[in-house]
Amino acid sequence: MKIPDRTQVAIIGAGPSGLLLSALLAREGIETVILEQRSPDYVLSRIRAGVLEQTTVQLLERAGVAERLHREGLPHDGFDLCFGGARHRIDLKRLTGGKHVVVYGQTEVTRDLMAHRQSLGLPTVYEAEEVSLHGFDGAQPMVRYVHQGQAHELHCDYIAGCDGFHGVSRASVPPRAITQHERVYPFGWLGVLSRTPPVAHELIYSNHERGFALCSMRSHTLSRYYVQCSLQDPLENWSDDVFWDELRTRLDPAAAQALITGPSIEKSIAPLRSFVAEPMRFGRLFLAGDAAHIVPPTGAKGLNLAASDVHYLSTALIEHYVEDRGAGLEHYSARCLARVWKASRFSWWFTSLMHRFPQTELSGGPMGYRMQQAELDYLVQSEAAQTVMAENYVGLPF
Ligand code: RFL
Ligand code: PHB
Repeated sequence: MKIPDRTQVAIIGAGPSGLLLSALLAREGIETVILEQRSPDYVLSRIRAGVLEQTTVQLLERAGVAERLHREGLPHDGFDLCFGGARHRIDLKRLTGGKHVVVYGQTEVTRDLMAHRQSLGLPTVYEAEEVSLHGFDGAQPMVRYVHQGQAHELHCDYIAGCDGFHGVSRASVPPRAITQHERVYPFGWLGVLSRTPPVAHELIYSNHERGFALCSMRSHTLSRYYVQCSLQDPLENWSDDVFWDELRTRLDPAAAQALITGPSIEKSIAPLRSFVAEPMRFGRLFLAGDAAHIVPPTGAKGLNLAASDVHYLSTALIEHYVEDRGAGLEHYSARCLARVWKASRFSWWFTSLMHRFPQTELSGGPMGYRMQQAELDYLVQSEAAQTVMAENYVGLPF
């Protein structure tokens, strides 16, 4: 396909943010070109999020890519909190007046969006190298990149920086124009994907003396499990057997007994971080998704926050191009950040409640652990506390 040298919106990154933005803009006839540094196979090989809020599902519907999601996604009306050797259900549906979440992997969302873009014949440059952003503080931004050894220039009206935490977009902003808030947690998550039936119908979040554990899934035959781990511990130390034993130990007796184990298909360690960059707009450059913020995965908010940014950005660009109104672009950063900070707070709170922290931290050591048990005990007895949790878990409104 011939790649144009001019477009309306140049999108950096073909993760869920970039692909969803392009799909929503395409419906209104707004032109985009996506530049992605990796290959399609590499993008699809990353195992990440698994829980979609209802508003994210609605956005995928609006983009015209929710058919398989409705067929294969698993609606979940609740999840279990496990502590002190017992499980307690948080009834999301009852507590939120009928809302639920849908378990459907980020990989599948990305696959659907990629297929959709391909079916529309829209231009995506995979394996774009040396991507650099120019002139976004003026009226004529431009993106340079190298593809198959050849240098290219892409002229555009706007640049959408959807290139994740390590991308080039945020890094292109002069340091004096941006404020970055960061908290790095003193542990990671070891994740395992296995072709085994999930241990339960719903997710189990477990607080255990030895650390956090999470039982999740991708389908009735594919399980996704995590245990809190040390970042100093190399992946080689985690044989499948060691992982399964550790997970079993951190569950209640019934779940431990029901757990079906098998060979891991994927195994990786992810660090946990809270990060917010402010503002999210710099002239004609707009940051969206992980390019602007990272949350620890405990609340399953990362992908959903990326979707809400894309909602605000697509709405603002459509207003600008189709209705000739610019207010949405002016308010983009403030609207996103109001929601981002609330989701960051929830993810930080849920992470603090469920993980074992070292003695040196305020929430660490034996006293921190006892405080967590007291809060969990309160939570499962208080309808009000559960409602707060459920409201945040299913996702705050846009
Ligand atoms: P992505 O998915 O990182 O996509 C960014 C894309 O930009 C490309 N890119 C570049 N392209 C061109 N030029 C450059 N210089 C570029 N630099 C990077 C990258 O190759 C990539 O394709 O960001 P996006 O689209 O904003 O989507 C955000 C979500 O991916 C993210 O929030 C979640 O996956 C976060 N997250 C999780 N969220 C959850 O809700 N639940 C989870 O269980 C969960 N697990 C995770 C996660 C994130 C992880 N990362 C980032 C380490 C597990 C991991 C390991
Ligand atoms: C996942 O299935 O990968 C998953 C689910 C819920 C979370 C985090 C990750 O909170």
